[in-house]
Amino acid sequence: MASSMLSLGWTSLLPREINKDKLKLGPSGSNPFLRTKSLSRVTMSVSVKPSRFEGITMAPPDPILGVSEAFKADTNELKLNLGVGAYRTEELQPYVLNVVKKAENLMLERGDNKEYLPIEGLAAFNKATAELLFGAGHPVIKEQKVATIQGLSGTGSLRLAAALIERYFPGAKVLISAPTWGNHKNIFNDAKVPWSEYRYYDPKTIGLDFEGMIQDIKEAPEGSFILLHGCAHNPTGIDPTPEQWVKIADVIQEKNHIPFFDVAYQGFASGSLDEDAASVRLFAERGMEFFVAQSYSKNLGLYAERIGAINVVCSSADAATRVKSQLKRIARPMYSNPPVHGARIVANVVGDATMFGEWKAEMEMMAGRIKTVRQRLYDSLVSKDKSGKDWSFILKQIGMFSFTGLNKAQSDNMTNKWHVYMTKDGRISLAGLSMAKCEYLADAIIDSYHNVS
Ligand code: PLA
Repeated sequence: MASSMLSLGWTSLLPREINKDKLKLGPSGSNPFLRTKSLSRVTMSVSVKPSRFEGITMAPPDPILGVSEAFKADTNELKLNLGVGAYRTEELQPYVLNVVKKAENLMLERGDNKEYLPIEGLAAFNKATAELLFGAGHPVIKEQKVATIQGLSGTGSLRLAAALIERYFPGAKVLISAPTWGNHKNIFNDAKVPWSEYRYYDPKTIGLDFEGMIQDIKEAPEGSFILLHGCAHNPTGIDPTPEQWVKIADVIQEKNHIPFFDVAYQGFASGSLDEDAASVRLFAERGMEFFVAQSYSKNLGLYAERIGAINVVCSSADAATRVKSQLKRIARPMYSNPPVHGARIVANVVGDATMFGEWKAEMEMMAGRIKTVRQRLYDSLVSKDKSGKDWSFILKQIGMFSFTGLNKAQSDNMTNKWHVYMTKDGRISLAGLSMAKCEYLADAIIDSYHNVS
């Protein structure tokens, strides 16, 4: 086999036909970008002109997903990936929920087809996702006031809403928390929607700057969009209290702003779908109009299926119908229609009482494991660090992340010296941590905190 390929020589790799085709590219039958050299057996083409992509510079690695690439390249066996928020088992392996496997088996048995979905996505999914968010039987659903369309997970759903804002609220600003999930800024930049920040995190207390937040929302131009994390704020892990949510709703209502919830962690923060939707439901009860982007990446572990939704709560069914028609119009030239697999999984799991129960149990298990490693990390820090530093902020944070307060140089030390991969804002994903690695991580944090400034 090898010798017969060799005997063909270069001609098998660079057949004359290809060269002829290339030469035909030029206006007079010869390609100005190619110079031909005649060798004894074959004609070779040599590219001499610089690329037309010369003006395209190298993009920086993504601050979150780029961390996973760097992690893969590290050969040290102690390495730990706490960058991206992706759930791992105690053995630090990715986890496919049993209920997801069950739903997929059912789908296979039924022989579901691969036809295009409608632009708005799978009807059973859209119904299920709105009901999970607001609660089945909620007046906004019964009165058909919610425009829901399936999106490409949380990110794609946020992007659709951003496009709607750009088209129908020209000049309106979106206020985002400082800090926020890094991709929010990219999404609004690419959609050409202006944004500014409201105060959120107070480094002095490693808690919420509630006064600052309220003041900035108050001072924003009337009718601004206020981006809120429904639960488990990313990256800080600091959520407003129920009383604070009421005040936030008050000031948003007073100023005629439009709330825009990003719900990427429903059920994954507290372990309860209802508890994690309390902030959204508070706004729905007040009869406000608002946006909610949803994601099933974390709570159902469907990261790669790209399944989520954008919901626009309107004050009438008629407005919801019109909004939905425009969301579809935005989606059609972007990606035409969404993928079916993840939508079917969600619809099947939610639509079957047994599977729904199994999902809730697995979600509780995942949220529980994160809480347990959070506690273990805190215990390790307290027992190892003799400086008297108060680490209790770690226990006050919620969700899959801990915002450690480490600065960029300290975070670099975590990676370069300790092989702990994390984002440069000091965020670590506790979902990627095992009980067995807590002590090692505590050593790394203590060294970086005390020995690097
Ligand atoms: N919104 C927030 C607040 C998020 O944290 C994330 C994911 C998304 C939306 C989008 O997720 P999706 O498109 O997969 O539904 N944030 C991750 C991953 C978990 C990422 O950056 O893409 C993170 O590590 O921050």
